[in-house]
Amino acid sequence: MTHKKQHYLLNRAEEANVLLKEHLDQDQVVRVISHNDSDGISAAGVICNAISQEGGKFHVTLVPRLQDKVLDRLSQEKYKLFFFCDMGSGYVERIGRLNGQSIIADHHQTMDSTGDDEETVVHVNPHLFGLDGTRDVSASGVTYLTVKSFNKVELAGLALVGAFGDMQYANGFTGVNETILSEATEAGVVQEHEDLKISSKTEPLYKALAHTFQPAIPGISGNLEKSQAFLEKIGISYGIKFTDLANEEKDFLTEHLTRINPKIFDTVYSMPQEKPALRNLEKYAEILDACGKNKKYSVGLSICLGERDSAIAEGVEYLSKYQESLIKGIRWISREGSQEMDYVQYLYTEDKGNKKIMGTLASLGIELEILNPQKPVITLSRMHQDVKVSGRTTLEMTQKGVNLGFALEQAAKSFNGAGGGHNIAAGAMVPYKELENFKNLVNDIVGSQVS
Ligand SMILES: [Mn+2]
Repeated sequence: MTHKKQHYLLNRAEEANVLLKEHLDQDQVVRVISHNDSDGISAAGVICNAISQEGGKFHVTLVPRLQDKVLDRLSQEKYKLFFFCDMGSGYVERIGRLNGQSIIADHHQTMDSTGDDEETVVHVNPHLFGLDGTRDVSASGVTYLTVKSFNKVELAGLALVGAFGDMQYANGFTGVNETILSEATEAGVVQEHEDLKISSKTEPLYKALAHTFQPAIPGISGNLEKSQAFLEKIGISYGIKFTDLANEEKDFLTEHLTRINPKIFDTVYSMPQEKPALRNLEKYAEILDACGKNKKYSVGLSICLGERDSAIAEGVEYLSKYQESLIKGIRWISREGSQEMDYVQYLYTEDKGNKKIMGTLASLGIELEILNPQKPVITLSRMHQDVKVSGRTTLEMTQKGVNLGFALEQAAKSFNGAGGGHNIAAGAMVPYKELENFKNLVNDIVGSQVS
């Protein structure tokens, strides 16, 4: 059944490929618009690499959202083919009115129409065929399907980088991602092996462990002193590099870390042909994510497009800066704790550095057992007149009835704000002057969800 659905999706992607090929044959410049996050940058990388390998030309722009003003600008442009990645499904009709023809390679559920009535649009989205675009395929994967007929299996690795970026990997890949992975491994483009998932093997161990956040190691991640103390306690010199350890020491360390978090020893996916810094798919996604968070989208794109050495060095630098800011943030929540109410807990900041990472800090605070996992964490970042809100909780709490998307939407609406999202992670924006009322209302709503 699922296989059949994937087949329908692939047929639609094939239609897109035919349209793309027509324009490439006529030497038309393809206008690519993609999202500026890790998945969007990977998707842009997939399509732009494919186009240039086919001898074609592209003009690419990365945007945070497909707002009206972006579409207004595009409607002035004279390109014959527009290619939207990681966005567009919510604007099928407007895209249908652009001057040229369009391909939409998206995986979001928001849709204004299926696009079946639009003569100038080929709409490729798993949801149109009853497939799950939240877990089973990201935009880079959907985009990859549209160029598959060009025999582009070497781009399958990048297609999975986007899936990592969108957090679609959970103890394995499923659905379309799984199909892409097996093609990639069969072709030798991607290799799987079991390994210790620490952030670096060539940095002093105490740093490598403190900088490991995926997965998080409670009592060690984000804390250089505790990382050092842990290594001293098990009798491994903290300044040594992992690669310089004797084999017994490697096993010994692995054993101790696995006791804290079994996920630390797990499957690792790599591209043997890639530059060392990008070989590990998950790390590649983290580098692109760090470029995105630093608003250096073009650096991320350059990395994907193979304009390598300087861009990679820059991307790696952004990643280590990001890790530093997480360490600072973790130090802050360890010191200050959260403000607990009966059913939720709050973290409030006006600090510029913290504001950028509040959602991640909320998740890490729970994972690292610094914050109480029994109460959803709601972060509040002051932005002039408004407060930006992010909420995170655990799977267990959602099973008890917590739905943060609903709680934040309802509470924000009550005070002239807006919000929404998923049961486990959500966001909102509310006026600062209503903050205390908003906090009380969220607490009440979550209280009613769990009782
Ligand atoms: Mn995406």
